[in-house]
Amino acid sequence: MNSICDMLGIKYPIFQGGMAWVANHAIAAAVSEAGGLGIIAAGNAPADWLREEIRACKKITNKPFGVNVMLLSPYADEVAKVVAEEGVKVVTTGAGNPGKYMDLWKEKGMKVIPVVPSVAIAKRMEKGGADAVIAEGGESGGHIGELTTMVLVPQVVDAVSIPVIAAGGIADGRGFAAAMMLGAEAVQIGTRFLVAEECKIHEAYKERVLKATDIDTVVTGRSTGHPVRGLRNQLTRSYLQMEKDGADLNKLEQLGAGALYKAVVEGNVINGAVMAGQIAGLITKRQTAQEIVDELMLDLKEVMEARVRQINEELYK
Ligand code: TUI
Repeated sequence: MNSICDMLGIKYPIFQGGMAWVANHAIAAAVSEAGGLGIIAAGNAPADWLREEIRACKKITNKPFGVNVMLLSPYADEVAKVVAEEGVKVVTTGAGNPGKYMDLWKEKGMKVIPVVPSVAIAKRMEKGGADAVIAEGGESGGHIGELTTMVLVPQVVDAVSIPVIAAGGIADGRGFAAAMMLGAEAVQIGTRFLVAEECKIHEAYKERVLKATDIDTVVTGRSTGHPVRGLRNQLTRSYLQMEKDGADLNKLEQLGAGALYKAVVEGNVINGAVMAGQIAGLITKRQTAQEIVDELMLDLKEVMEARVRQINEELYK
């Protein structure tokens, strides 16, 4: 059996990305019901909100689901406790080192799977007791590292003995197959789930994702040390201009603060942060989470088999 499916008790090696303000119990439960691993994103939300979301998720599904703890959150300490108290089986982390919560989570028998942007951080997480790591390339939406998925995944696979989940730039069977060929045991997909029927973000956000082309994302915040990828709009233009002009950190943070909420909840896709990955250009249809998961699994098999056939017939004839 696939090591990640085995470890987590899921049917298919597909994680839904823990997208702040986006990934609530509804989409997480739908992905888990479809056989993948749904993930509720704590983002910057208070711990009580998360507790309710976890309970709501358990009402819809008996299948395993995870929680993503965003380590830059002002509520990270309380959120870490709630995740342990509520008996969540899987926790993923982003935007930092989860070291100080490791004992609490491991005592409860939870599986801890940090997102890592480099080999050095992957090794540190393995040493610290992580059960697996998500190697996330800079093609991803949101807060990103420097390396692409193509170069990060095989180097992390070689550097650690725990399973590796690939993230960044994966939205169909071809990307899924490529990630598995790089040595990943599973994939994490964010952007494609933005347009899932069960993903209750503002319609304007979904429309921007559906209409995006290959070159529509930009990275802001490289100068602040918190690079974030999203769809180009008035916000990203102002932000990049201010960075170019050498604006101070406080001013930039003011511009960014609350920007994701503005886009996701209020549908302000002009002055809000429409975080999405570079693969948005490939995403053109709305589907249920079940349809997305089923199609990914079907296409993975087809792509793999067709390529092996082609290679055998053409290169080794
Ligand atoms: O976390 C993400 N993506 C995100 S978080 C987010 S919300 C946000 N809120 C406020 C400020 C910034 C973002 C939107 N998108 N992806 C996982 C990820 N983790 N990407 C990069 C990292 C990362 C970076 C440094 C993980 C570990 C790390 O260093 C660990 C260490 O040892 O310091």
